[in-house]
Amino acid sequence: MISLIGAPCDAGANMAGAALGPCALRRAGVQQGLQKIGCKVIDRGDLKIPTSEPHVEVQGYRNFHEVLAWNRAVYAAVADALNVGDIPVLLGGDHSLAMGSISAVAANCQRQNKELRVLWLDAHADFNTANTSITGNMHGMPLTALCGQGPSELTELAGFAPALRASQIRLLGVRSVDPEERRAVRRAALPMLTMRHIQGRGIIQAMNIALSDIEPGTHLHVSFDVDCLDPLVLPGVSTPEDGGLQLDSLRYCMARIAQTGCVGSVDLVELNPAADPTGSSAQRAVELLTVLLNPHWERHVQRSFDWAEHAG
Ligand code: HAR
Ligand code: MN
Ligand code: MN
Ligand code: MN
Repeated sequence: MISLIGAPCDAGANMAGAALGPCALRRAGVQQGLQKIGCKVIDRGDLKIPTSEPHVEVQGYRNFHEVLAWNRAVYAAVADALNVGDIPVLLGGDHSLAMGSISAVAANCQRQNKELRVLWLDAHADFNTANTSITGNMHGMPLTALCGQGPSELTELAGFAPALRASQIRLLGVRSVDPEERRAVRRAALPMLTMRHIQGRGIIQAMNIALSDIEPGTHLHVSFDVDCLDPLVLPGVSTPEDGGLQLDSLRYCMARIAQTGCVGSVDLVELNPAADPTGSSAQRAVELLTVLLNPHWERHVQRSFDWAEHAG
């Protein structure tokens, strides 16, 4: 069973709008789209947080209290879904929410003695701390917190820290990294397939590398930041970066990931419906999610292979 969990939060973002994501994804038919391909889906509605002191910056972390409150709520909801054996699909909301979702996944994997891998599809590396960030926006910081850097309220959501080692992460589609963030990425040896890598090797090779050493039985968490797509394909984001993935390439990635049979949890984040009044961004995001979660993936992979081979 797939559990849809809405988290209308944009406290971690550079502008308002991502909080409209869950509503726009439902309007684009996320539940029906997944049901149409044969998934059982329960929509658990939107999370709420207790009203906290808004807009306070704590040691360089903007809106710290709201972001923390959202992540605690996300942690609890994702943990509940995993406990009953569901595949949680977090409908964001900005990408700071991945601290809560992946912390819950990490705690669950630890209890069940399962390997955990995180595929992070993103234009950005999201590997800032308050010290390296230019903006203080926490959607640029979730991976550092998950790797144990930052305030203990964030790093210890799982009950232990770090929730993740850098070697468990595969970033894909990156093309915007801040100068100090780049140093941190290198120091941590964070595995990253940038757009430059993908353009150089081709998408097939890039996915071979990204998925090369996944053992059967691994829990694969897919953190899908929709700004990994080119803004011409998906304009509805808060931080668009040129030179992103084309629709066919990402469809192929999603199908290859689905083919592992290991997808155990998903974040769909950073959709900003206010930046795309046509609604097509939400529809594209939903369509890609249905490729990722398609239980009949063989057909899709074959079709995508045909495409990739023709594209050379
Ligand atoms: N690196 C920039 C910053 O820290 C932009 C981060 C943007 N992050 C997201 N999620 N939109 O990937 O502000
Ligand atoms: Mn991101
Ligand atoms: Mn991003
Ligand atoms: Mn972004």
